[in-house]
Amino acid sequence: MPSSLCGTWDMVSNVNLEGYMITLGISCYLRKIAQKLKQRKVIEQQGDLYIIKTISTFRNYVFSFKVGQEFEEFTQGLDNRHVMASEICSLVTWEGNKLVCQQIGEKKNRGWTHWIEEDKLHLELYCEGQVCKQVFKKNVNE
Ligand code: 1AG
Repeated sequence: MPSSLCGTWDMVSNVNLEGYMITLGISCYLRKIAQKLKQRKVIEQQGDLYIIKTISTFRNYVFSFKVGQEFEEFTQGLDNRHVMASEICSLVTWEGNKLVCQQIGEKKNRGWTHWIEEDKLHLELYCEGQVCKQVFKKNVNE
């Protein structure tokens, strides 16, 4: 069983969010706001249901899924696109210790990967060749 992603995690680094947002067509105005945010991830697990909350002072983005089960995602408040987790099914999966999501939709080669390394929560957000790399440290007070 991979180490748990659950908990409250505060951002410590955020590399190339700009490139990722440009590929998603986010306006210059929103990119400037988004760059300044210290994001927090709150990851909860209820049985086999995962709930991932990205929290900030500007907007929150919350969605949930079951690993190995097809779901449709609407990236409301981000780039407002509809994406599928898979073409057929089962593409939010564990690959070794990495929780991997492929977001099939208008944008090619889009998805994200979460994993734990040295007590930190890592996230790579990728889209059309751009990779945004974020690292979060556990907030033990929450
Ligand atoms: C995600 O996390 C993305 C979470 O799916 C947000 C990360 C970066 C922001 C991405 C695009 C920016 C779009 C518009 C800018 C406007 C508002 C920014 C608000 C940012 C905080 C919500 C993957 C995984 C599961 O953790 O969620």
